[in-house]
Amino acid sequence: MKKKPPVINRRPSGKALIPQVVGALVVAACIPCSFATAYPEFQAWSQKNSGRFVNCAMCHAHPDGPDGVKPGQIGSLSPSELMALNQARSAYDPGKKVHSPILNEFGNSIVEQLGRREVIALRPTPEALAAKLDPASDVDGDGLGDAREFREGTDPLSAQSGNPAALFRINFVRQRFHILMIFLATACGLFGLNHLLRGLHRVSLRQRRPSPE
Ligand SMILES: [Ca+2]
Repeated sequence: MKKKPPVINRRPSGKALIPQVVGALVVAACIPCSFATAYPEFQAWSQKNSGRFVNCAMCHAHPDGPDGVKPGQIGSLSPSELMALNQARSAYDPGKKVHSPILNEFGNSIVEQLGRREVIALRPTPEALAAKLDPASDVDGDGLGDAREFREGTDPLSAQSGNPAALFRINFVRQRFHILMIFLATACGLFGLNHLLRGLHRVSLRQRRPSPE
C-alpha cells in the first residue's frame, strides 16, 4: 500500500501574519485621500506646512476620504445622498449652498466660498487656498479662522484644536468678565474672612482679660 505524503500546513501562523498586518496598516496610513474623487493636494500641503498629521477628515466626512463603503464614503450613500452629492458637484460657482454628504462642514464651506471651479483650479497651488478663504470664516467658532487652521494643520471643526497660546489668549479675552468677577469675589471673600478672624481674635482677647472685682 502506497504511503500518503504528509500534509503540510502552509497557512501562516499568527506570529507570521503580524509583519504583514503591520505593513498593511503602515501603507494604509501613508496613503493620502484617495485620488479618484478627493483633492489630496490640500491635505498634503497642510501637513507639510504645519508639521502636524493631517488626514482627509480636515475636509471630508470620513477620515479615509470619499472612496469606499464606510459611513460618509460614496459607496455607503443612499439615493437621496447621491442626489445631494451630484448637486454639490454642480456648484462650480461660489455662493451656492452646498451639502455634500462626503464633505464635512469645512469642506462644504470651502466649496460654498470659492465654488468647485476655483477649488479645482487651486489644486496645483494648494498653498493659495488659505488666502482665498474668507478671513472671518470660523466653522467651529474657536476664534481661529478656518484659513489659519488650514495653514497650521489643526482641526477646523474642533474648538479644542488649535495653537495653544492663541486659544488661551482668545478664551481669556472672551471670558474676561467672568475672570474679573471671580477675581473680585475671591478678593471680597478674603477681605471678609480677614475681618472675621480679626473680630474673633478681639473677642477672644476680651474674654481672657480678668474681670474687675
Ligand atoms: Ca476655528
